[in-house]
Amino acid sequence: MKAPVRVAVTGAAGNIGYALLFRIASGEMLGKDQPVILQLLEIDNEKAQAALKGVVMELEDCAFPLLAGVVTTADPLVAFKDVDVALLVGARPRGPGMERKDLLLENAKIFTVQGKALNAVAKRDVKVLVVGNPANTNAYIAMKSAPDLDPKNFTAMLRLDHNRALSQLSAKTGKAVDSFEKFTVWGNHSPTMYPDYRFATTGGASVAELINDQEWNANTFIPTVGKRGAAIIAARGLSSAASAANAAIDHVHDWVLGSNGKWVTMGVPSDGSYGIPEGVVFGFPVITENGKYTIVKDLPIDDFSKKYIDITLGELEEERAGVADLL
Ligand code: NAX
Repeated sequence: MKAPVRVAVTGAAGNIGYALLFRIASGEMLGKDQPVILQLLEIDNEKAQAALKGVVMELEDCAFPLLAGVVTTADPLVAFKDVDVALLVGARPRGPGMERKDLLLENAKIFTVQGKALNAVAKRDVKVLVVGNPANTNAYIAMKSAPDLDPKNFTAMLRLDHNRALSQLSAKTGKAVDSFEKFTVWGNHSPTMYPDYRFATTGGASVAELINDQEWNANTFIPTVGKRGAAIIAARGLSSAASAANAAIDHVHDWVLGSNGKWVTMGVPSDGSYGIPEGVVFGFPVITENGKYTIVKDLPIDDFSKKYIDITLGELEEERAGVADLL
């Protein structure tokens, strides 16, 4: 039996947490032979801590053979102690009348504290995935607050956008959703993201040639993927939870266990590729192997794509400027 891996989940009593914890404990994220210890963080509030206790009771009632322990806490220093993987899901939601700038600042406080705590007590090779919005900028703040950890340990979730786009491409072409290769989403996890199928293939054939409809790309595909989160809120009255949890599982699974040569999308600190300033946490095509990701390099960026990439980068630069004083 392998030694247990410690996985921290913040916002563990929330909607995504409820869709996520059971799948981690059943081995879907790290493998069916990998025991896990869950270290669950919630806010220091009676209702949230009580809800968290209820979730833990349900975890116990599943009798998962791979669940080697559960810790619950309101203290990030306890939650992140010796963790191998940290899923930062909890964040401050936008309240009524709250400006975007206020939302950014409220979350900046949370992710500064959590970044510092990771810096102090997490394993040195901890893999951090930020799900809580604004995910890219929150990941950037956590990374900047953890100077002793490799910036490469910090990532943001664009996998939900990636998966949403694959499903749209499958519906358009009639090809199986897992037949697509070399697809990516560039930029921010926000409606400005740029889903890009110019390089994508299905069964070896070019997806762009198969679709051959730039009007559909610009006026249907890109906006449908970009506004999918809002469409789900409008339909369900709640934001995506099961699909977000699924994407988090996919992201960490591939980061730890490898993508077998396939491109996946991760929000990662830029190394300067594609003219994206170093450090900006940006959605890139990556290939993962042996617990590391590598940005796919030297793809041609045409004028159409540059326009979209500039817009999503501009938004991220604005967010970064909005929190600069805190870092
Ligand atoms: P919920 O409001 O259901 O749950 C969030 C939980 O986090 C709550 O239980 C809250 O008490 C807790 N929390 C808040 N601040 C915390 C802190 N400082 N430490 C620990 N816990 C804290 O939201 P849920 O639907 O689970 O969504 C969580 C986050 O994911 C939101 O920010 C949401 O916007 C974001 N999303 C990100 C997505 C992505 O693709 N990156 C997609 C789905 C989702 O919209």
